Amino acid sequence: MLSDNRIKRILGTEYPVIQGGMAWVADADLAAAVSNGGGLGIIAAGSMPPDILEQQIIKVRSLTEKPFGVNIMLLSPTAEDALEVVAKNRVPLVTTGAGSPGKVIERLKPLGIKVIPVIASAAHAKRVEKQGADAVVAEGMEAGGHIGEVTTMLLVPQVVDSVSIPVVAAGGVADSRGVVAVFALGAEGVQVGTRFVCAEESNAHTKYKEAIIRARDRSTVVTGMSTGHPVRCIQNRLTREFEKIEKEGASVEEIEILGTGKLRAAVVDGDVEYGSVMAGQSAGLVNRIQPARDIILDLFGGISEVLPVLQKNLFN
Ligand code: TUI
Repeated sequence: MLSDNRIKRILGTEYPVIQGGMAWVADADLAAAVSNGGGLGIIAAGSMPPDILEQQIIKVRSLTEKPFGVNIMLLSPTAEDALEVVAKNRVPLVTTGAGSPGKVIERLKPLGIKVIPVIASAAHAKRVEKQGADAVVAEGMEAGGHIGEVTTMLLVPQVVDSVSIPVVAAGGVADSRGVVAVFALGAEGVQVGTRFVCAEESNAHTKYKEAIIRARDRSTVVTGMSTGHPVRCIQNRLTREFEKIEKEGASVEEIEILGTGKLRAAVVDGDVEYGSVMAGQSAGLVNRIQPARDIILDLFGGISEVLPVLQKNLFN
């Protein structure tokens, strides 16, 4: 039995794990499976129109009585609509990504809705703590999708030193060794994305899951550096084309046009050659499709096998 900590108390879960808010992947089915498995399932508002988001919230409530959350991607043109849907439906918890969540906190805190922003720097962590965030997810550049510049190994301890609210680590955590490592850095919880894409209950296309399972340590690349919105994906024909046009000095607009619709193409249509197969470097550690509950049990049940390794390597 895992001891109590601040993140478990905030989430109201059996295990201190949040599922990543992955656009097109994180729907009510995956969120319910993660929540029923003892973690905090998340519906990614991503680019969902408000009526679809509301349907997904109603659906998750029909599939689980456990707490769940919604991720609001602040770069999305639908972010303001998502905020209103979340407020109206009194979702228990919101995570935010890719921007400054001041307005989200201001709107949701008075309703008793918890807000946990995903941040990629210590300065941003301090800012959201002042704004009233309940906790932060410190996401290192090992993560998939839109990322910051600092590794999890160095971001987590510096965020822990910078704030008093509890810290959840994300980016590169896909097994119990990763959980122990980030708890050693001071984290009180983990956010896991890539491994949950390969959950049995995930509706991501089988080809997307297989691409993650095939991936090795160097299979992901970061594109879009020149746009100020770097994105980590599994290398394919699309990432090579991004690299080519960025080298040729393409404008931000041209680069963004190339990316339009490509995440949907990969997740929904299974176009893993010319779609955007967003995944973290932890794809190299993911090697099977299994129920969300089994992923959570492996993340935390496996800790008892990691501790003797620590004991042996550090103290013998
Ligand atoms: O948001 C994510 N990951 C994402 S969003 C996404 S959808 C997308 N598609 C195409 C292009 C761009 C995005 C795919 N993956 N993770 C959370 C995250 N937030 N990572 C980094 C940040 C972040 C970065 C800068 C948060 C705040 C920030 O600065 C805000 C400020 O005001 O300083």
